[in-house]
Amino acid sequence: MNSLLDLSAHAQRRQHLLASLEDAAVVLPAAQLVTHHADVHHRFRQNSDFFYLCGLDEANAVAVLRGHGWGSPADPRFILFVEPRDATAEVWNGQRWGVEGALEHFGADAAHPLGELPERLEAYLRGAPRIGFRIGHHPHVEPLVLRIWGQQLEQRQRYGGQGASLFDVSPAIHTMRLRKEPAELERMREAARISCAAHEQARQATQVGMGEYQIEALLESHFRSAGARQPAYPSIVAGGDNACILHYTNNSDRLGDGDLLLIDAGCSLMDYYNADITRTFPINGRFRGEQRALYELVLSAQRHAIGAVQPGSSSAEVHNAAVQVLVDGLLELGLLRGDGEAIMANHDYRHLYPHRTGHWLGLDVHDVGTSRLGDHHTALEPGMVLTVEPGLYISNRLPVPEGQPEIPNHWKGIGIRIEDDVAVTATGHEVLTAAALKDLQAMET
Ligand SMILES: [Mn+2]
Repeated sequence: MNSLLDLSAHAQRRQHLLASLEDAAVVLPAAQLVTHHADVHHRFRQNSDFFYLCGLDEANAVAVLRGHGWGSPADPRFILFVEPRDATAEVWNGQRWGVEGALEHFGADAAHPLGELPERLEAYLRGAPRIGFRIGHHPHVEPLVLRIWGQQLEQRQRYGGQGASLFDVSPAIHTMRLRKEPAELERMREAARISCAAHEQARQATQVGMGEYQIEALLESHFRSAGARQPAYPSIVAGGDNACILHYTNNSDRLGDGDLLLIDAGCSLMDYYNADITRTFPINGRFRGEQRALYELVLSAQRHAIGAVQPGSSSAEVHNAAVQVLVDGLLELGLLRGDGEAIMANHDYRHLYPHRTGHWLGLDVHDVGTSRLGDHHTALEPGMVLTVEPGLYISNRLPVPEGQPEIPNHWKGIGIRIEDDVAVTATGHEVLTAAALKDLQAMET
Protein backbone atom coordinates (compact mmCIF):
# COMPACT_ATOMS: atom_id res chain seq x y z
CA MET A 1 0.00 0.00 0.00
CA ASN A 2 2.97 2.33 0.14
CA SER A 3 3.66 4.73 -2.65
CA LEU A 4 7.16 4.33 -4.03
CA LEU A 5 7.60 8.01 -4.78
CA ASP A 6 8.08 10.25 -1.80
CA LEU A 7 4.65 11.75 -1.13
CA SER A 8 6.26 15.18 -0.76
CA ALA A 9 6.61 15.13 -4.55
CA HIS A 10 2.82 14.92 -4.84
CA ALA A 11 2.44 17.83 -2.40
CA GLN A 12 4.87 19.93 -4.44
CA ARG A 13 2.91 19.20 -7.61
CA ARG A 14 -0.31 20.34 -5.95
CA GLN A 15 1.41 23.55 -4.84
CA HIS A 16 2.72 24.11 -8.33
CA LEU A 17 -0.69 23.52 -9.92
CA LEU A 18 -2.44 25.84 -7.47
CA ALA A 19 0.17 28.53 -7.99
CA SER A 20 -0.79 28.53 -11.66
CA LEU A 21 -4.54 28.35 -10.86
CA GLU A 22 -4.68 30.79 -7.98
CA ASP A 23 -8.35 31.70 -8.20
CA ALA A 24 -9.65 28.21 -8.98
CA ALA A 25 -11.20 25.29 -7.16
CA VAL A 26 -10.29 22.03 -8.86
CA VAL A 27 -12.37 18.86 -8.64
CA LEU A 28 -10.30 15.81 -9.52
CA PRO A 29 -11.92 12.35 -9.36
CA ALA A 30 -9.99 9.10 -9.04
CA ALA A 31 -10.71 6.18 -11.38
CA GLN A 32 -13.49 3.71 -10.72
CA LEU A 33 -13.40 -0.05 -10.99
CA VAL A 34 -14.26 -1.29 -14.48
CA THR A 35 -16.41 -4.38 -15.01
CA HIS A 36 -14.64 -7.31 -16.65
CA HIS A 37 -17.76 -9.48 -16.78
CA ALA A 38 -20.74 -10.15 -14.52
CA ASP A 39 -19.67 -9.05 -11.02
CA VAL A 40 -15.93 -9.38 -11.70
CA HIS A 41 -13.79 -6.26 -12.10
CA HIS A 42 -10.62 -5.61 -13.99
CA ARG A 43 -7.62 -5.05 -11.76
CA PHE A 44 -7.79 -1.45 -10.54
CA ARG A 45 -5.97 1.18 -12.57
CA GLN A 46 -5.77 4.65 -11.02
CA ASN A 47 -6.45 7.79 -13.06
CA SER A 48 -2.98 9.14 -13.88
CA ASP A 49 -3.79 12.81 -13.14
CA PHE A 50 -5.20 11.85 -9.76
CA PHE A 51 -2.23 9.65 -8.94
CA TYR A 52 0.22 12.32 -10.08
CA LEU A 53 -1.26 14.91 -7.73
CA CYS A 54 -2.41 12.78 -4.79
CA GLY A 55 -0.41 9.52 -4.76
CA LEU A 56 -3.47 7.65 -3.50
CA ASP A 57 -4.12 4.37 -5.30
CA GLU A 58 -7.78 3.84 -4.36
CA ALA A 59 -10.92 3.80 -6.49
CA ASN A 60 -13.75 6.34 -6.32
CA ALA A 61 -11.95 9.01 -4.29
CA VAL A 62 -12.42 12.69 -5.17
CA ALA A 63 -9.84 15.40 -4.52
CA VAL A 64 -10.72 19.08 -4.23
CA LEU A 65 -7.86 21.58 -4.61
CA ARG A 66 -8.48 25.22 -3.74
CA GLY A 67 -6.13 27.95 -4.92
CA HIS A 68 -4.72 30.52 -2.51
CA GLY A 69 -6.20 33.43 -4.43
CA TRP A 70 -9.65 33.21 -2.83
CA GLY A 71 -11.30 32.32 0.47
CA SER A 72 -9.74 32.98 3.87
CA PRO A 73 -6.22 31.93 4.84
CA ALA A 74 -7.42 29.25 7.26
CA ASP A 75 -9.53 27.45 4.61
CA PRO A 76 -8.50 23.89 3.76
CA ARG A 77 -6.73 23.79 0.37
CA PHE A 78 -6.48 20.02 -0.23
CA ILE A 79 -9.58 18.00 0.56
CA LEU A 80 -10.01 14.28 -0.04
CA PHE A 81 -13.26 12.34 -0.18
CA VAL A 82 -12.43 8.65 0.25
CA GLU A 83 -14.06 5.28 0.87
CA PRO A 84 -14.25 5.09 4.68
CA ARG A 85 -12.73 2.26 6.68
CA ASP A 86 -15.19 -0.65 6.68
CA ALA A 87 -14.24 -4.05 8.12
CA THR A 88 -16.60 -6.06 5.91
CA ALA A 89 -15.70 -4.29 2.67
CA GLU A 90 -12.01 -4.53 3.52
CA VAL A 91 -12.27 -8.28 4.17
CA TRP A 92 -13.58 -8.71 0.62
CA ASN A 93 -11.62 -6.11 -1.31
CA GLY A 94 -8.58 -5.10 0.70
CA GLN A 95 -7.46 -2.45 3.09
CA ARG A 96 -8.48 1.18 2.69
CA TRP A 97 -6.66 4.23 3.92
CA GLY A 98 -9.94 5.80 5.03
CA VAL A 99 -10.43 9.35 6.28
CA GLU A 100 -7.67 8.91 8.86
CA GLY A 101 -5.14 7.79 6.23
CA ALA A 102 -6.12 10.63 3.90
CA LEU A 103 -5.29 13.11 6.68
CA GLU A 104 -2.23 11.47 8.19
CA HIS A 105 -0.56 9.83 5.22
CA PHE A 106 -1.67 11.75 2.14
CA GLY A 107 -1.51 15.23 3.60
CA ALA A 108 -5.14 16.28 3.17
CA ASP A 109 -6.14 19.41 5.14
CA ALA A 110 -9.62 17.91 5.43
CA ALA A 111 -11.04 14.50 4.56
CA HIS A 112 -14.53 13.04 4.48
CA PRO A 113 -16.24 9.76 3.67
CA LEU A 114 -17.11 9.60 0.00
CA GLY A 115 -20.83 9.39 0.84
CA GLU A 116 -20.71 12.98 2.09
CA LEU A 117 -19.53 14.39 -1.26
CA PRO A 118 -23.03 15.43 -2.47
CA GLU A 119 -23.75 17.48 0.67
CA ARG A 120 -20.26 18.92 1.20
CA LEU A 121 -18.90 19.72 -2.26
CA GLU A 122 -21.01 22.85 -2.71
CA ALA A 123 -19.48 24.52 0.34
CA TYR A 124 -15.96 23.77 -0.88
CA LEU A 125 -16.67 25.34 -4.27
CA ARG A 126 -18.70 28.31 -2.98
CA GLY A 127 -17.00 31.60 -3.78
CA ALA A 128 -14.44 30.16 -6.18
CA PRO A 129 -14.11 32.45 -9.22
CA ARG A 130 -13.36 29.40 -11.41
CA ILE A 131 -14.13 25.70 -11.13
CA GLY A 132 -11.65 23.35 -12.81
CA PHE A 133 -13.19 20.08 -13.92
CA ARG A 134 -12.83 17.87 -16.99
CA ILE A 135 -16.21 17.32 -18.61
CA GLY A 136 -16.93 13.95 -20.20
CA HIS A 137 -14.56 11.76 -18.21
CA HIS A 138 -16.13 11.27 -14.79
CA PRO A 139 -19.82 10.38 -15.22
CA HIS A 140 -20.27 9.69 -11.49
CA VAL A 141 -19.07 13.13 -10.34
CA GLU A 142 -19.99 15.29 -13.33
CA PRO A 143 -23.73 15.68 -12.58
CA LEU A 144 -22.90 16.92 -9.08
CA VAL A 145 -20.35 19.47 -10.30
CA LEU A 146 -22.71 20.72 -13.00
CA ARG A 147 -25.58 21.01 -10.53
CA ILE A 148 -23.46 23.10 -8.13
CA TRP A 149 -22.20 25.26 -10.96
CA GLY A 150 -25.77 25.72 -12.21
CA GLN A 151 -26.94 26.76 -8.75
CA GLN A 152 -24.16 29.34 -8.58
CA LEU A 153 -25.22 30.76 -11.93
CA GLU A 154 -28.82 30.97 -10.70
CA GLN A 155 -27.74 32.84 -7.58
CA ARG A 156 -25.73 35.24 -9.67
CA GLN A 157 -28.85 36.02 -11.70
CA ARG A 158 -30.87 36.72 -8.57
CA TYR A 159 -28.35 38.47 -6.34
CA GLY A 160 -25.71 39.72 -8.75
CA GLY A 161 -22.03 39.21 -8.19
CA GLN A 162 -19.60 36.98 -9.96
CA GLY A 163 -20.64 33.48 -10.93
CA ALA A 164 -17.92 30.92 -11.32
CA SER A 165 -16.77 29.90 -14.75
CA LEU A 166 -16.13 26.25 -15.48
CA PHE A 167 -12.84 25.34 -17.17
CA ASP A 168 -10.91 22.25 -18.18
CA VAL A 169 -8.11 21.76 -15.68
CA SER A 170 -6.36 18.99 -17.58
CA PRO A 171 -4.10 21.13 -19.82
CA ALA A 172 -2.53 22.67 -16.70
CA ILE A 173 -1.88 19.21 -15.23
CA HIS A 174 -0.71 17.73 -18.52
CA THR A 175 1.78 20.53 -19.10
CA MET A 176 3.34 19.55 -15.78
CA ARG A 177 3.27 15.82 -16.57
CA LEU A 178 4.97 16.38 -19.93
CA ARG A 179 8.19 17.44 -18.16
CA LYS A 180 9.38 14.61 -15.95
CA GLU A 181 11.00 15.33 -12.60
CA PRO A 182 14.35 13.64 -11.88
CA ALA A 183 12.62 11.13 -9.56
CA GLU A 184 10.12 10.30 -12.30
CA LEU A 185 12.94 9.71 -14.79
CA GLU A 186 14.48 7.36 -12.25
CA ARG A 187 11.25 5.36 -12.15
CA MET A 188 11.11 5.26 -15.95
CA ARG A 189 14.69 3.93 -16.02
CA GLU A 190 13.51 1.16 -13.69
CA ALA A 191 10.53 0.29 -15.92
CA ALA A 192 12.94 0.28 -18.86
CA ARG A 193 15.46 -1.92 -17.05
CA ILE A 194 12.85 -4.60 -16.27
CA SER A 195 11.36 -4.44 -19.76
CA CYS A 196 14.76 -4.65 -21.50
CA ALA A 197 15.64 -7.75 -19.49
CA ALA A 198 12.32 -9.33 -20.49
CA HIS A 199 13.03 -8.66 -24.18
CA GLU A 200 16.52 -10.13 -23.91
CA GLN A 201 15.16 -13.28 -22.26
CA ALA A 202 12.34 -13.59 -24.78
CA ARG A 203 14.70 -13.42 -27.75
CA GLN A 204 17.05 -15.97 -26.27
CA ALA A 205 14.17 -18.37 -25.51
CA THR A 206 12.53 -18.10 -28.95
CA GLN A 207 12.54 -21.24 -31.08
CA VAL A 208 10.79 -22.35 -34.24
CA GLY A 209 7.45 -24.00 -33.43
CA MET A 210 6.79 -22.27 -30.12
CA GLY A 211 3.47 -20.48 -29.59
CA GLU A 212 3.44 -16.68 -29.63
CA TYR A 213 1.56 -17.01 -26.32
CA GLN A 214 4.53 -18.80 -24.77
CA ILE A 215 6.73 -15.79 -25.47
CA GLU A 216 3.99 -13.54 -24.09
CA ALA A 217 3.91 -15.65 -20.92
CA LEU A 218 7.67 -15.40 -20.59
CA LEU A 219 7.68 -11.61 -20.94
CA GLU A 220 4.88 -11.06 -18.49
CA SER A 221 6.26 -13.59 -16.03
CA HIS A 222 9.45 -11.55 -15.99
CA PHE A 223 7.55 -8.30 -15.43
CA ARG A 224 5.75 -9.66 -12.38
CA SER A 225 8.76 -11.50 -11.02
CA ALA A 226 10.73 -8.27 -11.15
CA GLY A 227 8.03 -6.49 -9.13
CA ALA A 228 6.21 -4.63 -11.88
CA ARG A 229 2.46 -4.20 -11.55
CA GLN A 230 1.48 -5.54 -14.97
CA PRO A 231 2.16 -5.11 -18.67
CA ALA A 232 1.88 -1.44 -19.61
CA TYR A 233 -0.43 -2.45 -22.49
CA PRO A 234 -1.44 -5.77 -24.07
CA SER A 235 1.81 -7.38 -25.21
CA ILE A 236 2.18 -7.83 -28.97
CA VAL A 237 3.96 -11.05 -29.92
CA ALA A 238 3.57 -11.24 -33.67
CA GLY A 239 5.29 -13.81 -35.87
CA GLY A 240 5.62 -13.34 -39.62
CA ASP A 241 2.72 -11.57 -41.30
CA ASN A 242 0.98 -10.99 -37.93
CA ALA A 243 3.53 -8.21 -37.39
CA CYS A 244 1.82 -6.25 -40.18
CA ILE A 245 -1.23 -5.93 -37.90
CA LEU A 246 -0.14 -3.00 -35.75
CA HIS A 247 -2.19 -3.90 -32.67
CA TYR A 248 -2.06 -7.69 -32.99
CA THR A 249 -2.61 -9.06 -29.47
CA ASN A 250 -4.13 -12.50 -30.08
CA ASN A 251 -0.65 -14.00 -29.77
CA SER A 252 -2.17 -17.34 -30.72
CA ASP A 253 -0.08 -18.61 -33.67
CA ARG A 254 3.01 -20.79 -33.89
CA LEU A 255 6.40 -19.27 -34.70
CA GLY A 256 7.34 -20.24 -38.24
CA ASP A 257 10.78 -21.17 -39.59
CA GLY A 258 12.02 -18.30 -41.78
CA ASP A 259 9.70 -15.70 -40.25
CA LEU A 260 10.54 -12.68 -38.12
CA LEU A 261 9.12 -12.18 -34.64
CA LEU A 262 8.01 -8.69 -33.59
CA ILE A 263 7.63 -8.17 -29.84
CA ASP A 264 6.12 -4.91 -28.57
CA ALA A 265 5.95 -5.16 -24.79
CA GLY A 266 6.79 -3.15 -21.69
CA CYS A 267 5.91 -3.15 -18.03
CA SER A 268 4.09 -0.73 -15.77
CA LEU A 269 5.51 -0.24 -12.28
CA MET A 270 3.53 -0.22 -9.04
CA ASP A 271 3.45 3.58 -9.33
CA TYR A 272 2.37 3.34 -12.99
CA TYR A 273 5.53 4.54 -14.77
CA ASN A 274 5.83 2.67 -18.05
CA ALA A 275 8.22 1.34 -20.63
CA ASP A 276 7.30 0.68 -24.25
CA ILE A 277 9.78 -1.35 -26.30
CA THR A 278 9.64 -3.10 -29.66
CA ARG A 279 12.21 -5.48 -31.04
CA THR A 280 12.13 -7.64 -34.19
CA PHE A 281 14.40 -10.62 -34.92
CA PRO A 282 14.51 -13.81 -37.01
CA ILE A 283 12.85 -16.76 -35.29
CA ASN A 284 15.44 -19.25 -36.57
CA GLY A 285 18.32 -16.90 -35.77
CA ARG A 286 19.13 -15.91 -39.36
CA PHE A 287 17.76 -13.06 -41.51
CA ARG A 288 17.07 -13.87 -45.13
CA GLY A 289 17.95 -11.25 -47.77
CA GLU A 290 14.74 -9.19 -47.83
CA GLN A 291 14.40 -9.30 -44.06
CA ARG A 292 17.98 -8.18 -43.57
CA ALA A 293 17.63 -5.30 -46.02
CA LEU A 294 14.47 -4.03 -44.35
CA TYR A 295 15.83 -4.53 -40.82
CA GLU A 296 18.93 -2.50 -41.62
CA LEU A 297 16.74 0.19 -43.14
CA VAL A 298 14.42 0.46 -40.11
CA LEU A 299 17.39 0.44 -37.74
CA SER A 300 19.06 3.22 -39.70
CA ALA A 301 15.81 5.22 -39.70
CA GLN A 302 15.50 4.74 -35.95
CA ARG A 303 19.10 5.83 -35.29
CA HIS A 304 18.58 8.97 -37.36
CA ALA A 305 15.32 9.70 -35.58
CA ILE A 306 16.90 9.22 -32.15
CA GLY A 307 19.67 11.55 -33.27
CA ALA A 308 17.01 14.22 -33.83
CA VAL A 309 15.90 14.03 -30.17
CA GLN A 310 17.47 17.08 -28.55
CA PRO A 311 16.34 20.32 -26.92
CA GLY A 312 14.67 22.63 -29.41
CA SER A 313 13.79 19.85 -31.83
CA SER A 314 10.22 18.49 -32.07
CA SER A 315 8.42 15.20 -32.50
CA ALA A 316 7.73 16.29 -36.08
CA GLU A 317 11.46 16.62 -36.76
CA VAL A 318 12.01 13.18 -35.20
CA HIS A 319 9.29 11.72 -37.41
CA ASN A 320 10.61 13.39 -40.56
CA ALA A 321 14.13 12.13 -39.87
CA ALA A 322 12.78 8.56 -39.82
CA VAL A 323 10.58 9.00 -42.89
CA GLN A 324 13.43 10.51 -44.90
CA VAL A 325 15.65 7.47 -44.32
CA LEU A 326 12.81 5.00 -44.93
CA VAL A 327 11.72 6.62 -48.20
CA ASP A 328 15.30 6.82 -49.53
CA GLY A 329 15.87 3.16 -48.64
CA LEU A 330 12.57 1.96 -50.11
CA LEU A 331 13.39 3.81 -53.36
CA GLU A 332 16.72 1.97 -53.50
CA LEU A 333 15.01 -1.37 -52.87
CA GLY A 334 12.41 -0.69 -55.57
CA LEU A 335 9.48 -0.76 -53.15
CA LEU A 336 8.83 2.92 -53.91
CA ARG A 337 9.37 4.78 -57.14
CA GLY A 338 9.68 8.44 -58.13
CA ASP A 339 10.89 11.56 -56.39
CA GLY A 340 11.62 11.17 -52.67
CA GLU A 341 10.51 14.69 -51.76
CA ALA A 342 7.20 14.26 -53.57
CA ILE A 343 6.65 10.86 -51.94
CA MET A 344 7.19 12.42 -48.51
CA ALA A 345 4.97 15.40 -49.27
CA ASN A 346 2.14 13.20 -50.61
CA HIS A 347 2.58 10.53 -47.92
CA ASP A 348 2.90 7.93 -50.69
CA TYR A 349 4.83 5.67 -48.29
CA ARG A 350 1.90 5.14 -45.93
CA HIS A 351 0.94 1.72 -47.28
CA LEU A 352 4.32 0.60 -45.91
CA TYR A 353 4.67 2.91 -42.89
CA PRO A 354 1.20 3.97 -41.72
CA HIS A 355 1.93 5.33 -38.23
CA ARG A 356 3.79 8.18 -36.55
CA THR A 357 7.31 7.66 -35.24
CA GLY A 358 6.51 8.11 -31.57
CA HIS A 359 4.45 9.42 -28.68
CA TRP A 360 5.02 10.87 -25.24
CA LEU A 361 5.64 8.30 -22.50
CA GLY A 362 5.05 8.57 -18.75
CA LEU A 363 2.28 7.58 -16.38
CA ASP A 364 0.23 6.81 -19.48
CA VAL A 365 1.81 4.77 -22.24
CA HIS A 366 0.53 7.25 -24.78
CA ASP A 367 1.24 10.03 -22.36
CA VAL A 368 -0.51 13.38 -22.10
CA GLY A 369 0.82 16.67 -23.39
CA THR A 370 0.32 18.35 -26.73
CA SER A 371 2.75 17.66 -29.54
CA ARG A 372 1.67 20.81 -31.30
CA LEU A 373 -0.60 23.82 -31.00
CA GLY A 374 -2.03 24.43 -34.44
CA ASP A 375 0.98 24.57 -36.74
CA HIS A 376 3.41 25.23 -33.92
CA HIS A 377 5.21 22.05 -32.85
CA THR A 378 6.04 21.62 -29.17
CA ALA A 379 9.78 22.19 -28.73
CA LEU A 380 11.52 19.29 -27.00
CA GLU A 381 12.82 20.21 -23.55
CA PRO A 382 14.94 18.34 -21.01
CA GLY A 383 12.71 15.97 -19.02
CA MET A 384 10.34 15.12 -21.85
CA VAL A 385 10.25 11.43 -22.74
CA LEU A 386 9.12 10.05 -26.07
CA THR A 387 9.20 6.77 -27.92
CA VAL A 388 11.03 6.50 -31.24
CA GLU A 389 9.51 3.64 -33.19
CA PRO A 390 9.75 3.59 -36.97
CA GLY A 391 8.68 0.44 -38.77
CA LEU A 392 7.91 -1.15 -42.12
CA TYR A 393 5.00 -3.47 -42.79
CA ILE A 394 5.04 -5.23 -46.13
CA SER A 395 1.66 -6.76 -46.86
CA ASN A 396 -1.19 -6.29 -49.29
CA ARG A 397 -3.63 -4.94 -46.71
CA LEU A 398 -3.46 -1.29 -47.78
CA PRO A 399 -3.92 -0.15 -51.37
CA VAL A 400 -0.73 0.82 -53.20
CA PRO A 401 -0.92 4.57 -54.01
CA GLU A 402 -1.21 5.52 -57.64
CA GLY A 403 2.16 5.60 -59.34
CA GLN A 404 3.80 3.33 -56.78
CA PRO A 405 4.85 -0.25 -57.61
CA GLU A 406 2.89 -3.34 -56.62
CA ILE A 407 4.73 -5.31 -53.98
CA PRO A 408 6.41 -8.51 -55.22
CA ASN A 409 5.36 -11.57 -53.20
CA HIS A 410 8.82 -12.31 -51.83
CA TRP A 411 8.67 -9.07 -49.80
CA LYS A 412 5.30 -9.79 -48.24
CA GLY A 413 4.79 -11.01 -44.69
CA ILE A 414 7.63 -8.93 -43.26
CA GLY A 415 6.72 -6.59 -40.40
CA ILE A 416 9.50 -4.77 -38.55
CA ARG A 417 9.41 -2.13 -35.82
CA ILE A 418 12.20 -1.00 -33.53
CA GLU A 419 11.11 1.11 -30.57
CA ASP A 420 13.09 2.77 -27.80
CA ASP A 421 12.16 5.15 -25.00
CA VAL A 422 14.19 8.34 -25.18
CA ALA A 423 14.47 11.14 -22.63
CA VAL A 424 15.46 14.63 -23.73
CA THR A 425 18.49 15.88 -21.76
CA ALA A 426 20.16 19.29 -21.53
CA THR A 427 22.70 18.28 -24.17
CA GLY A 428 20.78 15.79 -26.30
CA HIS A 429 19.09 12.59 -25.24
CA GLU A 430 19.31 9.47 -23.11
CA VAL A 431 18.04 6.17 -24.52
CA LEU A 432 16.37 4.61 -21.48
CA THR A 433 15.97 1.24 -23.19
CA ALA A 434 19.51 0.80 -24.55
CA ALA A 435 19.92 -2.48 -22.66
CA ALA A 436 17.57 -4.20 -25.11
CA LEU A 437 19.94 -5.06 -27.96
CA LYS A 438 19.06 -4.17 -31.55
CA ASP A 439 22.26 -4.53 -33.59
CA LEU A 440 21.79 -6.83 -36.55
CA GLN A 441 24.42 -9.26 -35.23
CA ALA A 442 22.77 -9.48 -31.81
CA MET A 443 19.43 -10.29 -33.44
CA GLU A 444 21.00 -13.28 -35.20
CA THR A 445 22.28 -15.04 -32.09
MN1 LIG B 1 4.87 2.83 -28.51
